[in-house]
Amino acid sequence: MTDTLHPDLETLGGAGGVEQRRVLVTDLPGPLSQALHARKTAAVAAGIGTTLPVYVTKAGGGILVDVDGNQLIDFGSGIAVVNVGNAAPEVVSRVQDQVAQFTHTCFMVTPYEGYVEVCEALNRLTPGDHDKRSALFNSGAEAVENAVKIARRYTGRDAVVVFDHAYHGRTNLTMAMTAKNMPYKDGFGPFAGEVYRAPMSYPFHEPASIKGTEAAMRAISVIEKQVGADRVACVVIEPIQGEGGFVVPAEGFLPAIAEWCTANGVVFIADEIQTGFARTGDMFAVNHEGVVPDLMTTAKGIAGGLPLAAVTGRAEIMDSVHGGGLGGTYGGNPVACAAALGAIATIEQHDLAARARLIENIMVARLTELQARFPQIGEVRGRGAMIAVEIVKPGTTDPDAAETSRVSAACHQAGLVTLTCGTYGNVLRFLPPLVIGEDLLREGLDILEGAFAG
Ligand code: PLZ
Repeated sequence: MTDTLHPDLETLGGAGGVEQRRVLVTDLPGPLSQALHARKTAAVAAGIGTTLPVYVTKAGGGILVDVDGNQLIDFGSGIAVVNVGNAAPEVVSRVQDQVAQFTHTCFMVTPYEGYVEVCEALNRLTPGDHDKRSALFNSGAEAVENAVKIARRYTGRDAVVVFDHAYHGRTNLTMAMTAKNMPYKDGFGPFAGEVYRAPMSYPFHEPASIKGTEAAMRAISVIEKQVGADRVACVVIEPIQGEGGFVVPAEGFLPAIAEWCTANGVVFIADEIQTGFARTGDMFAVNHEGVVPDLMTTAKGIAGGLPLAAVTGRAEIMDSVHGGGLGGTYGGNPVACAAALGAIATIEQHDLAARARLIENIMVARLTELQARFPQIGEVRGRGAMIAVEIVKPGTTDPDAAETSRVSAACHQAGLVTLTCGTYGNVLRFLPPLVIGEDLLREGLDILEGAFAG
């Protein structure tokens, strides 16, 4: 069969010796995880949350192994990070080679080839055949901060436009850019100024008659009336919103916003931190509608689990910053760069974007069947291996966060790692590693069905 996922992970580089099988030897969390969790509570700041307190010792392919010997199916990928799988062989070998050579010099002091190579790869992989430059950082939030700095420097303008339900990070500027108060912002203000929020296109929560271009006009009108086009440095948008609820804007929304930006000298920044690196069935989510951003922020999937982030974009915008104006001690650390080169090679060599599309086919077909049986499933949406169900009070579009938590907890009990998201906490999201075998994918969906049946 050519239209199903190949179950043999060895053809995808292997799973680091982790047997691709769900195994439950204790209730979850098991006794050893519970003991570690007691230590966590005593040692780690309470503000650092835990979705599922099973403590991991090994992971690969679609499986996480815990301290008690349980093996869980991974539908989270560490929040869309290990697209190539955990400890992917090509990442491991390049990291091992690099870490034995040197671990840090600071690229701003004495540079090294790996950083340059990652920037060359980003300039090649991101959409548009114009001249591009990249700069590397440590986290997604840091990349977003730097993209805004660059856009402000280039335009000489201050205002930053973001959208309802947006998530861009937890630093001071990116908290201001993130929409949801709890848990991200509550009590952490005052926030950075000159950040303005425009209405998003969220098809499930608006009349079907509102087209993408109309939703864009609605947003543009808010920007023009409340901010003023010539004051706007940049518009920052996730092509598919992540933490905000896997919100896929109506067709035409993104291109119309991008066109308006071009017409008004506004830098259009796509935040592809969650959607990037084959996750949505294409290298980047903007490709789906042929949108070419001026700048793009990436992180997560870029380096197979090592901390790395980037801003990539038009050379004239990127190079408008004075020498020494960008940087940071660790940005583009050599070990993280080696990991990125391994992850990118894996994605390209094994065409993981195609696998993301196969995952979409299997998931959407099955979830649509479940939707017909379980009236609390209001919508099935997403793209590639970034798929979600929005949970509602049956017969309405009213969010049901309690039911979402119940279903997610039932999945966890059965050894399936699922995540929730959404402004109203009522979206169950699925982000399996792109190398997951078809058997594990289907088993995960069986568990989900059992959880809905309650
Ligand atoms: N932009 C689109 O998805 C990170 C956040 C998890 P960092 N999303 C996961 C949490 O609760 O902290 C994210 C994102 C988008 C920016 C970021 C920020 O990336 O690497 O977490 O800083």
